[in-house]
Amino acid sequence: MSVKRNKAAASNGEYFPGIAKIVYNPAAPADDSLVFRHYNASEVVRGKTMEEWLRFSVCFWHSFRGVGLDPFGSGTITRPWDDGTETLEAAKQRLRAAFEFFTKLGVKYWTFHDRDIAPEGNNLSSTNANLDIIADLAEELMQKTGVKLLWATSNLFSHPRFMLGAATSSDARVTAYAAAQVKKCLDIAKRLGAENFVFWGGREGYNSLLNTDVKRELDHMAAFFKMVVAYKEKIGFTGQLLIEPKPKEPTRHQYDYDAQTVMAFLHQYDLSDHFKLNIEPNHTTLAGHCYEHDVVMSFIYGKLGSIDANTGSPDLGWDTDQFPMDVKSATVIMKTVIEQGGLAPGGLNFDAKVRRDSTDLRDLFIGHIAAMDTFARGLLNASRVIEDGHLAKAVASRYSTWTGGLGAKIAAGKATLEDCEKFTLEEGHPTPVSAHQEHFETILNNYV
Ligand code: XUL
Ligand code: CO
Repeated sequence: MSVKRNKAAASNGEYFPGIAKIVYNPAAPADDSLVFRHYNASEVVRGKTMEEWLRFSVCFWHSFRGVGLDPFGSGTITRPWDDGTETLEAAKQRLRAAFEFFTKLGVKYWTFHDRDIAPEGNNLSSTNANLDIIADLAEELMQKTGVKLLWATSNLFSHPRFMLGAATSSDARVTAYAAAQVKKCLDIAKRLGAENFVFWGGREGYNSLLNTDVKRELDHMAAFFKMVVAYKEKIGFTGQLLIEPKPKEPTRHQYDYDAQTVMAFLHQYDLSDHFKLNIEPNHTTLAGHCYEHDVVMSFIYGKLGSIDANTGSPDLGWDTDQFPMDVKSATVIMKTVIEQGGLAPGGLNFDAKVRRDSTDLRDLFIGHIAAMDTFARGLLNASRVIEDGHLAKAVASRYSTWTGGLGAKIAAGKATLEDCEKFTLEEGHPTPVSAHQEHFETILNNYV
């Protein structure tokens, strides 16, 4: 059974009539979930406001196109502004509703895929014309509200034409179509002042190695990205290009498996100077890592560009895109963000959706508010962890043998195997030293 659609309408010019601008009120009762208790946009933490550190963004696809579909059932969610049609009029209503939402929530950024915001036409020209019409309205709403575009991206995975992939399709004509689509999306991104442009290779991977020429596909992916870099430079688009790793889903194996895999790919094909990474912790955990792993890995090589702030359910094996609610996880992420000096021009994009049984309009607000409060707490906690320095001191002391003598010589690349043999013969067997994991966990717990 499909979802019964309401006639699209705004009540008295408002799409969220019962909800006022969300305010900061730390004294609000615990069961008031339409208020910020921790996120205070103008509060200064370590020389920057919370708003500057956190750079929150709402994604258009989940929040304004999501209807609660899952592989076992159709949509459950209806929105008063959405008649569910693929018309320009419906697209405009969704966009107007979205900007009211951004404004009432108090976020300064949004993100979209080209195909979320405007319907496909009968051919590429009419699709592009639709996109231009919607970009006109987006530009107008952005100017009116001051909400900016954190990033845009091309959807190169939903349409059946991309069933074999886009940049890595076995059919060159599909790759050409994808490239033409990206060309247009880069034009729109430039026009709307996007601060970044994301590539998530949803179908860039394989389902069977038997029918796949992996080397050829990876070479094609690199060639595709080189065309992107050339066009970006030609039109003078100054946004940061980002690749978003994910190990699987929808493909069995996605080439952009995780942060280290993507960085190795970029290095192999001489693309490192042009791309950073957009890390999604739910993808990181799907790759079998801990929540913060890819954020840390990309940070240490100067490649942490932006974060899709969401979470999965550790007891499920798929991408649930839940709102991040875990303060300890947010603390470890924000510790790295502070160590990097911030995420700009990236931000914290809520690539998250309300559950399919969270069907009320207010649930959409509550999900975002709670996630913003979670990250505000993460920021405050991480700031105290860094300020006090206990953790950093304890880590440094684990590496004390590397700061002088033979350790320093090895680290500097100046030692030989013979030096190490001589040292070991003289010093004998090294006494084991504890890693004190429980001590470190206790220190972190003291801040959460
Ligand atoms: C899919 C995903 C995408 C990207 C943008 O898992 O995360 O929404 O963020 O294409
Ligand atoms: Co994402």
